[in-house]
Amino acid sequence: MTATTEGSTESGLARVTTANNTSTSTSAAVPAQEWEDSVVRTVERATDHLLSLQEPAGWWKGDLETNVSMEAEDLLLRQFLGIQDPEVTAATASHIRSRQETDGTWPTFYGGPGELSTTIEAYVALRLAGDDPDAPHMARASAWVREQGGIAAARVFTRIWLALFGWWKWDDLPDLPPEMLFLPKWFPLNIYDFGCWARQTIVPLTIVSAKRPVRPAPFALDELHTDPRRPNPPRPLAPAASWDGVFQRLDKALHRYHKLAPRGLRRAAMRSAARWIIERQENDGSWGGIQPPAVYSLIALHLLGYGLDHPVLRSGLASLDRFAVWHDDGLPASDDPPGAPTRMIEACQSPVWDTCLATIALADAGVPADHPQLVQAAEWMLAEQIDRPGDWSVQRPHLASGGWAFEFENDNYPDIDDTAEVVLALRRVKHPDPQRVEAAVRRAVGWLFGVQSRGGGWGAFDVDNTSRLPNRLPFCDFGEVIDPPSADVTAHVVEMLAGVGHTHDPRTRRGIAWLLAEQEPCGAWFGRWGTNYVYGTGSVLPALAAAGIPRSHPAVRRAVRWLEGVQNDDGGWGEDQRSYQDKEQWAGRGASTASQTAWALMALLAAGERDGEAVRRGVRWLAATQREDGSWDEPYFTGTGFPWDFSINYHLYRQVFPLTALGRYLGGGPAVAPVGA
Ligand code: R19
Repeated sequence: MTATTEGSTESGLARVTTANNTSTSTSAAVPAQEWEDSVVRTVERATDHLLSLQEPAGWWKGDLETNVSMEAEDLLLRQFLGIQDPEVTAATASHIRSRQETDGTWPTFYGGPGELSTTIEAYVALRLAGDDPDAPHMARASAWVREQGGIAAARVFTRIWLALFGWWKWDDLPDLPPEMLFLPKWFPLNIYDFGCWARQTIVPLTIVSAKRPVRPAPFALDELHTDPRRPNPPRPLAPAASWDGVFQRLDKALHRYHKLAPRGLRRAAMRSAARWIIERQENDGSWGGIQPPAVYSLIALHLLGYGLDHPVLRSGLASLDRFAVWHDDGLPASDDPPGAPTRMIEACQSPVWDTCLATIALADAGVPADHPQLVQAAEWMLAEQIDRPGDWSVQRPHLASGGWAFEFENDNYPDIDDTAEVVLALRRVKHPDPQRVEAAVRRAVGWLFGVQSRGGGWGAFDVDNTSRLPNRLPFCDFGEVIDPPSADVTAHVVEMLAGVGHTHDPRTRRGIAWLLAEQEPCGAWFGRWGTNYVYGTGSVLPALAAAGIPRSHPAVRRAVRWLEGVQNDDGGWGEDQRSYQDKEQWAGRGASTASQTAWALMALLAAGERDGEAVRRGVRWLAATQREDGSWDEPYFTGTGFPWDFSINYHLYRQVFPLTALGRYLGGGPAVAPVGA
């Protein structure tokens, strides 16, 4: 990666230096000036580090780390398509081995428990790479898998991968027929009832499950079954009167339909599905910029006769290669030669998200609004705005475009969170052409008002994507498959609308009312796309402040009390992924991390707690844990793809959020004065 360091020594922290003179710190131990100076130095170092990470084109992108199912599925795909490459296989296997725990398992997040489906996929990938099933690390893994119920207990996606090689029976998988594409959009379980990521994954999988391909497996997998003589034990049937029972019987009917489906109808359905997929391939060859739709779309199209050299497949495969992050200095597992290269696969890429967050952080830190690197970032973001209809247009055919997506090139799927944060970022930069910025903001605001959900909140990608039915399908046993409004996204939209002068618009007021109603009894808000209540609360309090809700409002006070109550003894905040499973034990609890400490501080600063003891201790934790080069360490996963099932370590979070929090601390509160409040 090339990184620009231009301007990093002259970042010109205008506001920070003035803040020095207006010190209000009430330190008992450290004299006020000395304390303030040390925070200023922390901010300067962090600023220089962040500036040095920007790409010359203007964007930032941190690695997006998830779990080894990404690398395992990459090897399984290559095996299926017959496009293995020894160098790729070796480096990918090295990465997988380097993440194995001593008990033989693979977790889905740092410090997490072993996870069955992930462990099965990683084990099979290593066998494909040539690891001996009797080697100690493999034997430990297979013994653990058997203890946990074997392949039969794995999730549907894992068993689909195994069915592709005959290691599982297609008959023993839930069915989804391609004919579902013909369901009109008012009909239950039509594809637009699913969140966009699930819709994009399910459409190609309907082709795969109709074709039921089996490529000969290079070895047997008896060691992953509890009883190799009965590898596919029937699942117990739920009572007919329960939802599970109803959907199990629906699935049985679909299996019968699989055999009876009229040939012509089936052919037409597959053709429609293929057209649907190809129409949605992005300019960079990916599908939605995320891994799962891409791998299944490639398999589906290949099964329909598209050759590997067909332009659609060729660009699709090339896009997958761009999700690979190679490291020559990775930490190899004990069996690998030292310094062996490793290859990690990103589930998706976050350049737009990272760039708007970095811009906001630098502005909060006092980097002048006309700093060339900020202008460059704004320039890049402006060019990324999407000016054509996308999958969202199905629900809003007359709405004009104007959103931003998360990744480089997924123009079909702009998202509401990125759009709100990009506008917040653009407002902080003094761009040479303010009219161009104003026009971009106007289009974004129009789009965001247009995609508000019925209840007043905002989802991430779609409007009113709230049907409970998709989650009940036996097929959907992993991750969230719908996209209902969430507090974090709604808060970002409200903060932005207030910032651009729409505080009193009735649509903004409905968003605020929705947020206030969503507060948990404990005083926190649930975090859908970041972990967890600390993220939700860290998103909502700045939004309420921007919208002019007084600090004395009972909702704000309750949230402040909750944050103070979960602060760690070391002064930081942390929240484990387990809070998604066990709220009572884990909400707001976990080892302190840089990003979560920053979210708590952003909330407390917005609530007017700048001079309180909690803020002071949090700031001290950030200053004390900063590394020499101005960065922070963050092994813990603080991002959320799907609560509990899919956690994300955004490698830039440790940098942008502490900088925002510390910058706001020195600046005296949220840097943006609400307009028209
Ligand atoms: C804020 C901005 N966000 C609103 C954008 C967040 C992007 C999250 C990255 C999503 O990456 C994915 C998406 C889907 C999957 C799946 C998957 C699971 C179930 C089904 Br059904 C289909 C796909 C698996 O991994 C994913 C990663 C932060």
